[in-house]
Amino acid sequence: MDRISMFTTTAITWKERLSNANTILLVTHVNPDGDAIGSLIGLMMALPQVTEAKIIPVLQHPIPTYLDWVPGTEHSIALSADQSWPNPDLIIAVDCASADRLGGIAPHHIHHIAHTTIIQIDHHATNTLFGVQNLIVPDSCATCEIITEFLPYLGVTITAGIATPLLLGIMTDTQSFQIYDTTAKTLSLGASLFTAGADHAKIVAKVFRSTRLEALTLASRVINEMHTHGKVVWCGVPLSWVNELHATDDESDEALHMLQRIEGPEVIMLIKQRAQGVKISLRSRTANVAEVAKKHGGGGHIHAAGINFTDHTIDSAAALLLPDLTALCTDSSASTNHSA
Ligand SMILES: [Mn+2]
Repeated sequence: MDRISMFTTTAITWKERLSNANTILLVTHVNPDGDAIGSLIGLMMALPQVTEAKIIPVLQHPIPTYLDWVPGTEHSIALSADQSWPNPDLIIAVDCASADRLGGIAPHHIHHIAHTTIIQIDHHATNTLFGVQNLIVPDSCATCEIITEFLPYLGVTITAGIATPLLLGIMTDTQSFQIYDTTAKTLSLGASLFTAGADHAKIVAKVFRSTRLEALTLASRVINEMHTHGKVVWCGVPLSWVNELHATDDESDEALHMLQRIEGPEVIMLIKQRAQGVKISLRSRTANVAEVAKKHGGGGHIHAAGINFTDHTIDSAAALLLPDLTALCTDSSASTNHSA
């Protein structure tokens, strides 16, 4: 089905579901990033134009500091075990590849999800299609890009309040229109958000031109302990470093962004130690890292994917993944060495 018919057909059933709903829960993935929060807040701002339903935006708290300024996030809640389930008749999931990655909902409430109608919008190629209706566009660079294109089909006029979070999501997922899935469409949709009054200056100031010294100090320590394994470069982030340097978990992504700029390596891996297990981030300009992520229970996009392991250390996760990652590289003759 071409894009126009897909959006047209989806909009018809969405309109019906939205006008019949009394309470709508908006949800997204755990550890929400700019695209997750932008999609959720953008829809929260847009839906009152097409439904009278009560809208409840759910986000895992605390919201990362580089995103907590986004107008509208102050209305978001996390559904903890001591709160009662708000009994939504519709759940809209955004930017979330599978139901087990939904964030901000205590395990105590999770069983309700299976008994509620879910519709979703996402751009992850690994989406498990867990909704009754799934608007999945894997060649979109961001879920916010899909929403920007889709809203007019619902009859929504994009106001400045809707445009800012949507531009935020497009800019964070493309690292300011730099990532390889940025297309002419991405740029023209971005331009339409500018025209609608998106606060580009604020996004740039808060997300791209402001880093805490603690984050840079952590990044320099992480990069100093870089390992090269053939065309794979990887770094570990022990939790003790994050704590010692008073940095936050998401601030180690600063190191990932720096590593991606090195010329030569084909695959970049960052392994963050978590309270339980590790979180793996994989990046590549050329190789399909989603394949490896999927094989090990993770997911994501061709050039950017991730895996969570609850039972691995940094070293054991590296040992497990390096053979598969080096096999992805054009020159897979892996000579292991360590460089500082
Ligand atoms: Mn995304």
